[in-house]
Amino acid sequence: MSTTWPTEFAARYRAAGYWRGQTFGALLTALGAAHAGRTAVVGDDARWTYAELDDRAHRVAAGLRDWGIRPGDRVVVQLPNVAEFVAAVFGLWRAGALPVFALPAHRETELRHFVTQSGAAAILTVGVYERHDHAATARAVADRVLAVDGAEYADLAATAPRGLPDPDPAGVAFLQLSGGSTGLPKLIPRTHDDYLYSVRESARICGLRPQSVYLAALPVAHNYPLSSPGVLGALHAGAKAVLAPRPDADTAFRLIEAERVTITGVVPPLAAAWAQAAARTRRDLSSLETLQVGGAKCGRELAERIGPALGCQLQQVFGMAEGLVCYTRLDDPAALVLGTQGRPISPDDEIRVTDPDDPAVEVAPGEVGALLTRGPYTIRGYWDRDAEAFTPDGFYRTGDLVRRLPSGHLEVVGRAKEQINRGGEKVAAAEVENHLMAHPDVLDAAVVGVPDEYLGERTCAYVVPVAGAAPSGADLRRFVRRRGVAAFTVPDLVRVVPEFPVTGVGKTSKRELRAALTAHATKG
Ligand code: OOB
Repeated sequence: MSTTWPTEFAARYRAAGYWRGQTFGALLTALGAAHAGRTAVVGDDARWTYAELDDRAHRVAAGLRDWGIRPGDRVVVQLPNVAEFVAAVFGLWRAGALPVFALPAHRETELRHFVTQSGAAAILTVGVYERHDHAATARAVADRVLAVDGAEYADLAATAPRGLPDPDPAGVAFLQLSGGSTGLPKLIPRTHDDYLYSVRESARICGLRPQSVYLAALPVAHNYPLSSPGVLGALHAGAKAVLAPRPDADTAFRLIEAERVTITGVVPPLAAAWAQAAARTRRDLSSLETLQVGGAKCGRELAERIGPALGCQLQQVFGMAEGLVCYTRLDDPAALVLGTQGRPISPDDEIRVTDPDDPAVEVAPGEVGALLTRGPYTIRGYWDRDAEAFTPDGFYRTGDLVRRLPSGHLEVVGRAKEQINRGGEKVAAAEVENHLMAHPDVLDAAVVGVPDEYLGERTCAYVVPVAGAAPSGADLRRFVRRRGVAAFTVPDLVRVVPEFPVTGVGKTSKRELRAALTAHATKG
């Protein structure tokens, strides 16, 4: 289904020791033996040792097979931050199935897209969580649904473990979701070999050791808390992974104190909220060594506040589910930690910074250009194909505008692609526009990002009504919400205008719309 690395690249990545021929199931077996009695995962009401996690994942794998899941089957996993996420995902891996990582915020429209695009055999989810009945939504979309808090799953997880054939480590292990630049998220095929390399190196770069404690504050299915270094990096190091049910400062600080958390990762708006809350908390945060900030640009001013406010070190993370992840290193000078988004994991991450108007031309060192990348853990194609995102020689067009420093560190200065980064949640302008256009009173819609103090950006939808109609912003927001989409897909602001500014060739000029917004904002 998906494009893979050319043979000569695969051979090179193996020879360099990046791809080691180990599956995630085999990794857990090794960890279960090496760290048997140590705590692996702490969730809401679970606290499992490595041996327990290993045993549970074996049982879940056998149970899933008996339930009818075959090797190669895709299974959409929509779980909040509960311990069962870890057992279920390792269980799926051992059963040879491919998890498709949905986020808890996704609703019917997104789930249906994932099921259809991946040809999923089932959905693994929860019942009611945070006031939403996930199992009911899943049943509207797929015939086979398992809720991890239900009786059927409890039986399945009690199945006697048995040996199952290990899947191909070079094969696709799971499908991750793209930030969604051109519509609904695209599916990203990651292999055991490539992902394990990024996890292993991330754990090393972030200084993880068996005594480390990683807190997953963000939704754990996302690439960042999953693998950068995330829960998988923590397990790889024999450390403890703690899953926070919510990312707010109260919840996180309680867990940092109780579990002696040493490292966690957040998006910039959360970092700002935590920094503020830290000033008046009575919680003991002294165990915290590193706060990672990533997913969206962390401005200089915020970067400077983090260390002093939380009494820890800042690490910037610039990554993408398609592969490439950059980190500021723990021993980098302050100027780089505060002013850049880090440098790539691998010496074999190839970086091209090109003229935004002419991708064939690389800009001079230090100039801003569009970032293209190719390497041992960056995909060569989407599962659901989209050749446009890749150059003929296999570079992924990230859509990000960056400046590269002589040290190799990248400074992210903006985005070339039409995506609004709502506090790390990527909202595709095209997707919101499509929903609005479905309204009978809407002639045209254009969605742009508007600067927001808390989220970094919020969505603003400009709407041109059909002649004679006068829909209100509240009507349109309600309309989009009722289409069963993630809350972040509902536009934050709606402006009804008689017409759009257009570019030379007659395309809606989002640049002018943004300018109009800025002018509006400064006028107050
Ligand atoms: C992470 O992954 P995605 O796939 O949700 O989003 C990727 C996009 C990047 O192309 C970039 O536009 C933006 O998110 N981004 C940043 C950033 N980190 C991500 N923009 C500016 N500064 C940063 N530090 O968001 C992701 C995946 C793995 C690790 C960390 C983040």
